[in-house]
Amino acid sequence: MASDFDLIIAGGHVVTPVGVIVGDVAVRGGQIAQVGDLAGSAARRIEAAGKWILPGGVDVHAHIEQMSGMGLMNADTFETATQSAAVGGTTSVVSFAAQAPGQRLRSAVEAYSECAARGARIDHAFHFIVADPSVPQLDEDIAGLSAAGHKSIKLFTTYNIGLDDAAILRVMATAREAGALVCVHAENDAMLRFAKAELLARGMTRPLHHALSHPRLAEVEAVERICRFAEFLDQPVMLFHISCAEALDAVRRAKDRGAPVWCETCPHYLLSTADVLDREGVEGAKWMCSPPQRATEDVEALWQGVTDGTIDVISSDHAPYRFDVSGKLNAGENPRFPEIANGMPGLEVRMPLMFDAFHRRDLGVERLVRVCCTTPAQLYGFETKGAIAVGMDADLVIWDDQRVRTYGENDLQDNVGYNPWAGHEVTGWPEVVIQRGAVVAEDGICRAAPGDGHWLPRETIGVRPTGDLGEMNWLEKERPT
Ligand code: DUC
Ligand code: ZN
Ligand code: ZN
Repeated sequence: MASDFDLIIAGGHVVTPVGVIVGDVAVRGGQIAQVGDLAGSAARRIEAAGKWILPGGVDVHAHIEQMSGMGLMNADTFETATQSAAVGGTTSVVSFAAQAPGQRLRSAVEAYSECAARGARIDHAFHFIVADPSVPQLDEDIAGLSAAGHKSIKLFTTYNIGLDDAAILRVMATAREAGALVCVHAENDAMLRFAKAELLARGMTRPLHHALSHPRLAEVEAVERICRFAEFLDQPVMLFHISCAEALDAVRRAKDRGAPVWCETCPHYLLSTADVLDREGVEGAKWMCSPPQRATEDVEALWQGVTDGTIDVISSDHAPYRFDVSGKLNAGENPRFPEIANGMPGLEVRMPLMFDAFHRRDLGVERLVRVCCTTPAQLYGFETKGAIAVGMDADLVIWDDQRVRTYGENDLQDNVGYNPWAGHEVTGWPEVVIQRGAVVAEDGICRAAPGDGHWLPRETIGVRPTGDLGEMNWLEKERPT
């Protein structure tokens, strides 16, 4: 006789959008069919008494199979990155489709889509990076990609792929027409260049000096400017990887003004300071990322932002480079900081680090789910992801909140070869990870095959301009009364 359900996860603490319930989750056809105290048979039953059932993690900022600004390929393929994500409790990931100089955006997205379709073990989507706004088909491709379901765009204010203000405004206006969210890496380019030149002139070339080469005011200035651009054009903007107190304040003030802005931070800004860059020799290179880790006061300010809701999303900013000639040591054994690729692995550790940290800080598992699963899914338009409710995809993670683990030197399943969190102890572990009803990881072993992940097209993003849709209202606002 056929069973009522494909799977029942029985008797766990289920974190739903309306609170935690002790009960069952039933899955049929890859979707959540019922939540509560269930009768009925199932082809498979997992007993979860005493365990926590959370939605699969939604990580909306990861660099996978992407060429860095320095011309270095990431250490991870879609196969390795998504294996790592799955065992760490993440079932949806958004990475980047990076435009090469002169390349049509459409062809960049096609190329990355092919790689992901072959390799991704979990569900995925792309932010397309506009790095060369001079291509003739810029507006056409933004509109076309957005209509086809690619509804988020990434811009930089700095590096060799940074756009000037005029180009940023133009892309934001086009994105508004297209209904796409614009995500920005916001640091002031001139201040970064100036700081770097001053440091190099003084012979300050160690990984620790990388932190000084990204002055906090460079982040503050660019974040404030981008918030004003969002306000000016009434275009939704996501400020990526906020790292310091004043930049967070700039977002808070913009939100208070009603500007359509949202922001993200990452575990490495919430759990570490620039001290990690000051290790023996060039060891600090393993922790080098941009913006850099800041000070203890910033860590506390960011946690306050998580607590008061200023921070909407916690993403990994997974940017994998090996500690060898293929990555961090590409310029030799003793590189100067500008020669070291920026980024840390994070896909696999984001959820366990945050599960542990939210518990230690008594912030509650519901808030954890909000910033690591539900809000990222909603903002970016993944309507069937990020929450345990009837009709949603059955992306579910069974957590053992008693299991204690101390990370080791090289125990991650990405292709990076080191774990920046070695020695860090976490309590709480994702024991069983389920995607669309199928087990994709169990006790640290990935069960999903390359290609099992689905591309996630988006109909609409979860945020709207606050003014009239389809009509920039800055002219109205400027009109004298
Ligand atoms: N910073 C980014 O913005 N992206 C990738 C890596 C990094 O450190
Ligand atoms: Zn960035
Ligand atoms: Zn990034």
